[in-house]
Amino acid sequence: MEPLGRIADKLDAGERLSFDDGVTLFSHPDLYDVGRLANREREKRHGGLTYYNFNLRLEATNVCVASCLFCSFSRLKPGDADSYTMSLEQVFDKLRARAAQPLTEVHVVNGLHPDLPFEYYLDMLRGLKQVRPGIHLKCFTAVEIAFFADLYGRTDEQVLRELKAAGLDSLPGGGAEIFAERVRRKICHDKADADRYLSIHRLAHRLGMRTNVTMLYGHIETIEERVDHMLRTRALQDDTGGLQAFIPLAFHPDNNQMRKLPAPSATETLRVHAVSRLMLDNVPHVKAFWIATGVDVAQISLWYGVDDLDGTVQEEKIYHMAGARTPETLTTADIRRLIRRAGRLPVERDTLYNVVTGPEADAELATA
Ligand code: V47
Repeated sequence: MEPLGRIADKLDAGERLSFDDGVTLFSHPDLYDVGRLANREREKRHGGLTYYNFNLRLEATNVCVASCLFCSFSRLKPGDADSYTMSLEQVFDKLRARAAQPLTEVHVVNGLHPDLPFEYYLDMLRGLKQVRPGIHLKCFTAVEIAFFADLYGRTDEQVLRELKAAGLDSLPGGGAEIFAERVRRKICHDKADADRYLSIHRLAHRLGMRTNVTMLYGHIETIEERVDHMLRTRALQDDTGGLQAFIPLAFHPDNNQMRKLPAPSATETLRVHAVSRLMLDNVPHVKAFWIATGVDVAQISLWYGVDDLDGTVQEEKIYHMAGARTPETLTTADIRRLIRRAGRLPVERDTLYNVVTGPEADAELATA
């Protein structure tokens, strides 16, 4: 039987896909067939529903001691040209300035700053909650958590507990890159390794927090390393059930040390999202981060396994410094329109996927 037919039969029988199936899906010449299978799995879980949220991205400092070759955002030392570190008041002002917006989430990602005290981060969480008491704080990647533990002489668990007590609600998925040791040694050798990243997510789940996992693709990784990354994520989810979304992130080559590499193509992006949906049978959502994929490809991806588009974002720097030509924000009306025009049903969610505004709202708006 044709290999994709065998995979379709397995999916129909509710059987798990194997490592070899993952490689087959990446190698199969017909992208459309792979997409159709992924779409079936997407529709089994979510029908046409497509999620997004009303969020704000904050990057409080770009000072970073790590030397990830793909990064265009970090600056090594305080005082380097273009380096910045916001005061806490500046961080709070970013949120205060959005007082009129019905935001539900603030997503904070920072460089690994060698000189700030731990109180900076604790006070940041407390202060953000004071400015907006109901807001969900999705802050600090597992790589930042590991860095805090090493810098401030605490265990990973102590760091998570203290941050949680100060207001941390969940962890974003950044810092995962590609789990394979061969790749990490080359592109991000001096930050938390895959085992530590996964163990911090495991700990966060045990403490009652939800997290996401990302995968940076389109640089030096092999197909096998992508599948391995997905299977390690799936194994974590089998153990804890604490993951909400898997987010493939398209490599952007401008202004970093891997700038000679081409950016991944639209077809590669569609395939990676589709294979993610098929392999990660236990992760509820596959997210296309529209800032990274581009708005048009994000729209098409809604037929290739994707059911989530992140959100309004606003103030994104990491991708824009690496050459992204997407807008820095989309309004919720923009996002709903682009989902509708793709033939899908928009749902504004909060970070934990509770419905804020369902698909019926558009009809109400239209007749209001
Ligand atoms: O870990 C950095 C990536 C990540 C580049 O959890 C790059 O909801 C491409 O993790 N080209 C941070 N990627 C962003 C992130 C994220 C995004 C959206 C949603 C969520 C979530 C998390 O950005 C880093 C790294 O993998 N990155 N530089 C670059 N040049």
